Amino acid sequence: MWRKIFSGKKQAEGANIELEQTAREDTLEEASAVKVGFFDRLKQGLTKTKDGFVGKVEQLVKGRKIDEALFEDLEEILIQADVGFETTMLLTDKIRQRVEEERISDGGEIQRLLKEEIVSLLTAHYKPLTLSTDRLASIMVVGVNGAGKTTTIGKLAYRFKQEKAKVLLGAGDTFRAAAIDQLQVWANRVGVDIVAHQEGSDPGAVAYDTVAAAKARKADVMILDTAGRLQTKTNLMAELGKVHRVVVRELGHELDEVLLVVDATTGQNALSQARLFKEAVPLTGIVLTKLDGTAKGGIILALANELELPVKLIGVGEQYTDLQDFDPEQFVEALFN
Ligand SMILES: Nc1nc2c(ncn2[C@@H]2O[C@H](COP(=O)(O)OP(=O)(O)O)[C@@H](O)[C@H]2O)c(=O)[nH]1
Ligand SMILES: [Mg+2]
Repeated sequence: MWRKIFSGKKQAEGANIELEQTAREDTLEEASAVKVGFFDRLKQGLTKTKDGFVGKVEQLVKGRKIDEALFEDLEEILIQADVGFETTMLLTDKIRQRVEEERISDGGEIQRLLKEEIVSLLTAHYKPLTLSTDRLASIMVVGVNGAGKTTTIGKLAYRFKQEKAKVLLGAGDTFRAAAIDQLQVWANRVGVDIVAHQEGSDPGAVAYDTVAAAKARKADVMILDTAGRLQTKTNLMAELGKVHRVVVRELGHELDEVLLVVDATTGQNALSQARLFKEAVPLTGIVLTKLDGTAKGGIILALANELELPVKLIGVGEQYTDLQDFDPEQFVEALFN
C-alpha cells in the first residue's frame, strides 16, 4: 500500500524523506536534515525571482519614508516581476490601508507588510495535490508545447514510485514520435509501466487503453500525458475535451487531478492559457514549472489571485526531485529570507 501523503506541508516533507531515499529509520534528526535540503533547494530555485523582485523591494524601501512616490515605485517593481496589474493594485491597496490603520511611517516596514499580504493572497486559494488512495488515483496533464508536461509526469512518477505506488503512464501525446519516446525514457528510468501507441494514433484510444490497463494491472496511480497545444487552436482544444470525456467515462468518475502545466517564464500569457484550458477541461490545479529560470516568479501571485485555480506543484529545476508541493508559507519564506 502506498503512503497517504498528499495534503500540505507535512506531506511535502514526508514525500521528500522518501525522495532522499533514506532506507534508514527516519529519525527526527534525519527528517529535519531532509527538510533543510528541501527548503534550500526551493531557495536556490527562487534565486532569480528573489533578486529581481524581493531584492528590488528591499533596495527601494531602505531608509525611505512612506509617501505616494514610494508606492508608485513599489507598483512598478511588482508589475515588472509579472505580478500583473490587477494583483499589484490589490496588494498595494492593502498595504496602503494597513500603513494608515497601523500608523506606519518607516519604509522598511513595507517589506514585512508585502510579505504578509502575499502569504494571505497565496493561502486564500491554496489546495494541495489530492489523490485517492482507496481506488485508482488518476491524473491528466495538459498545457502548451514545451511547458514541462512530460518532465513533470516523469518527476511525479519518480515520486510515486518512491512512495511504493504502482504507477502507469499513458503516452497521450501522439503528435510526435519524439514525445512518445521521451515519456518512454522516463518510464524506463523510473521503472514504471507505460501505455503507448504509434505516432499519429488517436489520443482518445491511448486514454481508453491507459485506463483499461491501469484497472487490469491494479495500478495505484495513472498519469496521462497529452499533446501540447496552443490555447488559441479551437479544434485541438475540443480534442482535449474529448480525451478527458473518454477517461471519465472509462473510470466511471471524475479524475482526481486535471493539471495545467504552465511555464513561469512565459509571463502574463500564462493567464490566458489558464483561462482557455479551463474552458476545455475541468482543471483542478496548476503546475508552475521553470521557476528557477525566471526573475519574474511574481506570475504565481497573478495566477493565484486572478484564476480560481490553486497552484499545486512547482518546478524548480530539471532533476527528478525538483518538483515540489507548493506550500504558500514555505514559498514566501524562501523568497523573503
Ligand atoms: N529549468 C527547468 N526546466 C524545466 C522544468 N520543467 C521542465 N523543464 C524543461 O522544459 C523543457 C520542456 O519540457 P517537456 O516536459 O518536454 O514539455 P512538454 O512539451 O510540455 O511535455 C525540457 O527541456 C525540460 O527539461 C523546471 O521546473 N525547470
Ligand atoms: Mg511532452
